[in-house]
Amino acid sequence: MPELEIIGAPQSNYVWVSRIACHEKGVPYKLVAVMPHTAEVDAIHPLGKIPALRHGDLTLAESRAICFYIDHAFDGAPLVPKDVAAAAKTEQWISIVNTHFDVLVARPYVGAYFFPGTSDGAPHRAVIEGVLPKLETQFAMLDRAVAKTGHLVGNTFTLADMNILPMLFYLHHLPESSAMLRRNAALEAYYERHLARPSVREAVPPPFPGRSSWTIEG
Ligand SMILES: N[C@@H](CCC(=O)N[C@@H](CS)C(=O)NCC(=O)O)C(=O)O
Repeated sequence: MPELEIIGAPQSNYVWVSRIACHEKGVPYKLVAVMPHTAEVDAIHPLGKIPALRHGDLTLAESRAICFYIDHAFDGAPLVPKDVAAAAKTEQWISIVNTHFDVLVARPYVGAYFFPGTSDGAPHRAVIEGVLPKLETQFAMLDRAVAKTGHLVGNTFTLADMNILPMLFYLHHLPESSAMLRRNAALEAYYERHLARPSVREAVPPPFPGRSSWTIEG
């Protein structure tokens, strides 16, 4: 069988999700650590985004499609439950997290620290302050969601959990969001518990080039 390639820089949360999926299924893969909009990526993703996947003649873009393929093309415990209601709940949480939490809240906030676009390179305070109320609301939503079972769906570790852990990792290392995480005890316990999972730990990315750590103090 040809080697499966996950294409994209390891710091991307969605590259990390795809790697967790491989680890969970026991699928060997090669990481091709390239940035968005490079030739390898542009050849596969129509918008030049990472991750992309190559497996023999098959190429794929978008983490959800990549994880679908990893889940269905290989043996191993399912990433999405077989039970249809639990599968639908898994999709629900992936959708909420990707279309609301990541795009509207986590991504601008994390970007305001690591890619601020300010003249002196300092964190973009206006963006940060603008996002914090929404982050508060969405942390509370997630705290309620995991309070009962310690998972987003039922009692098992599903793709919904894999999908959000990298985002929580970045938020855990930034000042306001780490304090907020501490105030949401169920979410913090969820984060600490699942970050220790080998599939998650094995792909913790190195800090961005030029940085020695992920942590930014307040
Ligand atoms: N919906 C896509 C999102 C991928 C995405 O936003 N990737 C980021 C890195 S985490 C990227 O390539 N950014 C570059 C850009 O947007 O131009 C997925 O799930 O794979």
